Amino acid sequence: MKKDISIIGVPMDYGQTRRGVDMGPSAIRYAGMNTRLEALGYTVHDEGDIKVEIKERADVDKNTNLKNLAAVASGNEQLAARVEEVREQDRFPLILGGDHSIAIGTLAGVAKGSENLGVIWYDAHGDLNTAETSPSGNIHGMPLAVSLGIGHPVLLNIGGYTPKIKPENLVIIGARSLDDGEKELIKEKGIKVYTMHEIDRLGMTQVMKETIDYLSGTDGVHLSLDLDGLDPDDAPGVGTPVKGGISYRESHLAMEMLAEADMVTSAEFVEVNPILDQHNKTAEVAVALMSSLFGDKLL
Ligand code: HAR
Ligand code: MN
Ligand code: MN
Ligand code: MN
Repeated sequence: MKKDISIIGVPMDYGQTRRGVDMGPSAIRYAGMNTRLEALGYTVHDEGDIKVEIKERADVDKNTNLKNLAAVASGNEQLAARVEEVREQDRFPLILGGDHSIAIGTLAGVAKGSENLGVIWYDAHGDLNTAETSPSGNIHGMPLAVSLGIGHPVLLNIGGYTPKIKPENLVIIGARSLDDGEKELIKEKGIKVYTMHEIDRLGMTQVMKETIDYLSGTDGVHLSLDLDGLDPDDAPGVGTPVKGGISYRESHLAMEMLAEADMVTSAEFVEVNPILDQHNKTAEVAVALMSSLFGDKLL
């Protein structure tokens, strides 16, 4: 792992309709992120937050079937440019959300110039919708499809190129709420998915062994961790909780195994909504998981 970490906060809440997720970056910082990472020997450069434009909140647009396309796109364009700078400085980009639509900008920045970036998508959802398959028009349900090159041209062109990643370099972990169109896309593209069924059946140790093995030929791995991948009992402060999720302990194990494999080259922690949370518990979980990801060995 690189010894210099650059933090970028993205107070984005236009990818969905529950207010408060824009305060996620503050909540995560407040939970003691910098101190935890510095205690592990890292130099932490907090670059502050992207300026997300305040725009009028629109309902689904009749022509595009998307909500707030302009606001999501402009925040992500800025993010892509900032992440690219961090990468050029040879630092580890650590992005704080914000709703999951920000993965479009993060991936645009981290995947630039990389033919085979690996991605771990830790999430209850697939985020593989398009405007056509989306039940909501919420762009936070679409960033993975967009990154694979499927979606509205304005979103595809963020960062100036498309696609950002290849389906064979992607692993989804924790899925338990997939829309019909997402299931079709998974089959069509042959995407590797560990649903909660496989996690229960194989155990997290095996799931992570296979994931690490599957991604071993990639040029670095981006971890996109949606806190709703965890069970809502452990991470209640999210906008779209889904019961029957990954436990706190399984998640720690997953992060520890990634640390051991030393393959993660960028990460984002998204969907923390402090307004829906209990005493900042979900932000604290995010920080605890970061600590494991960055090599805290407990002993
Ligand atoms: N699949 C649903 C949709 O597209 C719900 C997406 C939910 N949200 C997230 N993303 N938090 O992981 O609207
Ligand atoms: Mn998500
Ligand atoms: Mn999700
Ligand atoms: Mn969510």
